[in-house]
Amino acid sequence: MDHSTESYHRTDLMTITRHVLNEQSKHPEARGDFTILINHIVLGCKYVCSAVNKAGLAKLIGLAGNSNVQGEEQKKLDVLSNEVFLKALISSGRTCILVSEENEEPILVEPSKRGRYIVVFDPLDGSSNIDCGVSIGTIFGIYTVKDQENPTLEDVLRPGKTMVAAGYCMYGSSCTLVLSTGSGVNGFTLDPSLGEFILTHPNIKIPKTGKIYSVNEGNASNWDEPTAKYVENCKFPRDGSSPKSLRYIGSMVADIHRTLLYGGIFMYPADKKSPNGKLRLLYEVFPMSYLMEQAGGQAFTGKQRALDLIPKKIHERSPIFIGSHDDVEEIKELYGAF
Ligand code: AHM
Ligand code: MG
Repeated sequence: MDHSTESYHRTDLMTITRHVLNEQSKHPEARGDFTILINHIVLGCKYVCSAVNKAGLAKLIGLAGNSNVQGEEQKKLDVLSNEVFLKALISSGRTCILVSEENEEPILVEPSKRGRYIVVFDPLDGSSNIDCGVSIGTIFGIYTVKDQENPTLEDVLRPGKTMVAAGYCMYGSSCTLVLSTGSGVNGFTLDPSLGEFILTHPNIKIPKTGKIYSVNEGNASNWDEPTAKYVENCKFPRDGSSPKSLRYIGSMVADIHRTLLYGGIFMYPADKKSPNGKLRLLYEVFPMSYLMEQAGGQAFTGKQRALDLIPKKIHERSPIFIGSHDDVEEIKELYGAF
């Protein structure tokens, strides 16, 4: 699609609902439940986008006075976003289990409001960037339950490859929602005047090789040898090629969004202090790995394909190396060699 202003004046706008309905029409058995679910997620994203934009004005910035299950400070926007998504997802009538970064236990939807989908999500990721107005985002992954009448913890402790959809919404200079329902990745930008997400980035494919690496280098003294070797090679390539550029925002959504569009690698490796890395498997690593593979990239934990991991706990963490095919291949070789 041509992103120019001229083409934007077309009248057959591909909204996210229309896109999901088109996808649905490929499955004659579909009853529209997924479209309804996505519409409720979209509502949550629009609400959070509006709250983020007004945060300074509304005096939402600041501590809410609570800690979340990881013992980290919760900010008001985190609390608000979590409430908004929980309410939207429950009222969709299409969910049965919800796992949020902000809730210690999985939430079992009451029987009268149950549907067949499980949603795992981080309502507002990148909270250290809230107060300075840097991009933050929402991350979500969707599974189907085995038995809608009897949802169990086993239904959420499943490998990421069994997700049926995943996405994120980035609250940045524009509000961008990136979604995969298992047949490629599409990006939608919120048109504030219409209140609709419009397809602006159809069929996103990550470049096979990238020129950017993205990591918190402050942790370098605690890295293992393969990670340290890889980053050394980004800066001082042994084959005489140009060094890679370093970009690190500290919001996974924004770092992954750039990686998807420009190529390169994003990593949050294991280190001596955090042997499992920092990022959470269910609602950070899995959805992003799903999107990355759908866009032609790879996601690796240092030991295996990220999407093959079977979680033991809902808030489990995992190291992650994710991005362009060739860049991840290089780090896989380094891990294989040690
Ligand atoms: P959060 O869920 O508390 O916001 O933490 C997750 C964020 C990611 O968005 C980001 O990739 C990472 O933490 C940055 O961590 P660090 O500050 O250690 O570099
Ligand atoms: Mg997070």
